[in-house]
Amino acid sequence: MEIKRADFVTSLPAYRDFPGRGLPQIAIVGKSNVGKSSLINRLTRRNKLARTSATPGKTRLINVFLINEQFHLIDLPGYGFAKVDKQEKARWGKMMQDYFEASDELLHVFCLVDIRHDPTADDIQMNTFLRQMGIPFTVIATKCDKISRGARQKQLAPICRALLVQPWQIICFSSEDGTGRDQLLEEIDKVLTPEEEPEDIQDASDLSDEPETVQ
Ligand SMILES: Nc1nc2c(ncn2[C@@H]2O[C@H](COP(=O)(O)OP(=O)(O)OP(=O)(O)O)[C@@H](O)[C@H]2O)c(=O)[nH]1
Ligand SMILES: [Mg+2]
Repeated sequence: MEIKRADFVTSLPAYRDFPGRGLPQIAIVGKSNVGKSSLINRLTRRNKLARTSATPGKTRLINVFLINEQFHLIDLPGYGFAKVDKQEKARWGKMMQDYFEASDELLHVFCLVDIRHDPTADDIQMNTFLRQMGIPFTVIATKCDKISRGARQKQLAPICRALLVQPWQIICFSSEDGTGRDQLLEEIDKVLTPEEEPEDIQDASDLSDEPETVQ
């Protein structure tokens, strides 16, 4: 897919209805500072679309972006930010839970982890949560410009072990040099294109729909 248009829609302190809601959604989750907002900017080629910061905990709101007037990208607030107190953590937890429970339009989640570090307990908890909820996800290893090409495969091993995925299922990404952008766009295409039903299943359902003939 090609991104022709990207618009900021709204920032929500708690998930609720917003103008234009109803289109498919893809959400982005990950530790604070992992590069969620930077990924949105690189993906859309709009440097200032999502606010980024070297200070972790920049995005404390649910930010909604409209892409190609076709789907919503949801930038969720990062977790694991050391400096927040218990109250703030509880608020974050409720915000996320409310989002995942209410977002009927959610098709897929991009789970971001820093390629240089082992996933944290929070990353594993998020992964378990998505599996339990039956929400499909793709793991994105961010900031891959920070390590050599040769070191990347090796770095993926602990991520695979912790998040129970295979190395080829992970997209290595860099907001700095654009590595993985095309692969991510392809993934979005796949997510947005519903798989065709295999023919034999189609036939069976056709049959069962047929009204009984009266002799
Ligand atoms: N070298 C490099 N730096 C990156 C990359 N992605 C993000 N950064 C830097 O990492 C910092 C955090 O990036 P953000 O995109 O703001 O991270 P975030 O996940 O949105 O953070 P929160 O909003 O706090 O949850 C910024 O200083 C970015 O410039 C990357 O791919 N490569
Ligand atoms: Mg952010």
